[in-house]
Amino acid sequence: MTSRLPALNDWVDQVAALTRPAAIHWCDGSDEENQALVARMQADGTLLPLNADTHPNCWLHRSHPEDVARVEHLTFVCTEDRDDAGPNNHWMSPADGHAQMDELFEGCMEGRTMYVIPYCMGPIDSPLSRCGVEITDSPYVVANMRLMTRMGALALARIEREGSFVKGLHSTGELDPKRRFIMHFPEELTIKSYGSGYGGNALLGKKCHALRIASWQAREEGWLAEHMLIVGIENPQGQTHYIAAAFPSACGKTNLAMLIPPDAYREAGWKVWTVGDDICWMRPGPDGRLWAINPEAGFFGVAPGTSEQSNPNALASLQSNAIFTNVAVTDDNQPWWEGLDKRTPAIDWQGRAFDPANGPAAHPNARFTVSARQTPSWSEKAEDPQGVPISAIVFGGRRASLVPLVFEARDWAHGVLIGASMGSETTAAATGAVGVMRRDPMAMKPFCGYNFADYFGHWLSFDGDEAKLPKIFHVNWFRKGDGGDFLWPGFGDNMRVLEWMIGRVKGEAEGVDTPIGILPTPEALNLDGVDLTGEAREKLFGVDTDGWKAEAASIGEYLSSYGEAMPDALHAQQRRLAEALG
Ligand code: OXD
Ligand code: MN
Repeated sequence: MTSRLPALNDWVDQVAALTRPAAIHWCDGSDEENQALVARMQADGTLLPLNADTHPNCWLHRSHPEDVARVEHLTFVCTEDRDDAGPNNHWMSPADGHAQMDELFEGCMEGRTMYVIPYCMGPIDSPLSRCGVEITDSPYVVANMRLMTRMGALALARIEREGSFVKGLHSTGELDPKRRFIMHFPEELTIKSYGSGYGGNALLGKKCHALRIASWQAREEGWLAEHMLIVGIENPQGQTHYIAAAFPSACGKTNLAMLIPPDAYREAGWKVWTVGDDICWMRPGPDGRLWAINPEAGFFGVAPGTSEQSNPNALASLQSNAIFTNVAVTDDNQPWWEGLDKRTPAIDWQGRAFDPANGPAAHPNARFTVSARQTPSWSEKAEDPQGVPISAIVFGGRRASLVPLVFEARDWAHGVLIGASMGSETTAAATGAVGVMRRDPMAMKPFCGYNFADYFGHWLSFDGDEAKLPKIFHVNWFRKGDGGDFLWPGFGDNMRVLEWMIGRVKGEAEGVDTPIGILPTPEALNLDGVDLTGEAREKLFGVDTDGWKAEAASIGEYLSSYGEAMPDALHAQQRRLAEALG
């Protein structure tokens, strides 16, 4: 097979000449193709079958033990002008980047099959969607891309119609961390990734295309590509508000996207609909509101911590047709991870008999890949070509101290400052130290494909006369007390905070003006059935003025570190914050 698009055929020919595969397979996305691939991976041990009675058509993949997370220090944005990539990215010139990558790709597919994967990010007939083609030598990548994107014949037809696509070239190479790079060439809509099979490095439709390249495209075309879940909250009157929320990796986005409201809410008729759990593309509609799609078709979620209590919807979706990566297994061969339940696993993520002395049974960044449609809370609106209108944008980080449960921005520009100054403690989703506080603006630190200063400017530019923009909020589910315990129950109880936000959007809920923004009084939130200590009330609903003065100064320094490029409007917002704190 080839395509009717000469530009695509030429590129595939060039890649084949460089990588010298034994065979080329164009993926059509069919069930037969998938079954043949799975059989091949089962035969060579890439996929291990899990208990077919409890988990039909579920598979376990064990990655190389040194290839378990994104590698930010090996991820580059290659632009002609270094300033376009900004201090927030590792930079290389496109010429050097290509030279370095092409040397690695030279002959790397000898003896292997090269797969050509046409895919569409977003509903296949949506004007907001964008297409790409990933070339890879990994059948595991093909199987995951089939769950995560609209992949195959329909995507190819759209690519042929449109004539343009993002080019992604991937090889697992030798899985040698010293020969591993993920490079982006936004000016050429091109990605080259070598030496890793891990999702965020290898499923190029996800972080590489839908965030790094798409954020660049979005700036040129007047939209936003964000690291946000999209959730619909239906009230007892049947009215649904859609909320987009940005959190750093492994901070509970999937849980919030699939939240089950507390009993009293459910009995009253509240429902939660999942549109997306990781990425959101938003564009102003003719009515001035922001309309959003989830460009993905599946979930690549963090397994540890997922349980009947924290996320029953995710668990229900994982009973069949799922790929598990780096989880442990029980003695009857069911997938298992820390936080799932009280059983003791038999085999750890590296295939060894489980021994607590070796550390956790599942890798802390163990993942599941599953089609979004399998989730009980899946929203049919996820397939709507127009997307869904966004009423509120939420920014949130993992902050043990200082930051209250929720506050609202006074206006859009203030909201952009709140997003730009977001901080969070690092997690296992990327290699490196865990638990270190760093600024992670809009949860896009690892994913913004261009200079953050320009990105903030792009955000500010949406505030036009005709715009009917969402309200912006900041939340912190992770505030700890002096004894080190979490002060807020989180999970389903986060519904209480979402209800307040929707009340604010409708002009119904009470808020108190403070120097950092508008906070609910504890009375403005429905806390029926939540037992908060005095310390919790004070810390979750209070503003520590001295602590915030130091925070405001640190935000000022952070903004200044971008030099001249930082928009004055953000400096002005920071000054306003500092002055309000006195
Ligand atoms: C992810 C991540 O996989 O953010 O979604 O790392
Ligand atoms: Mn993510």
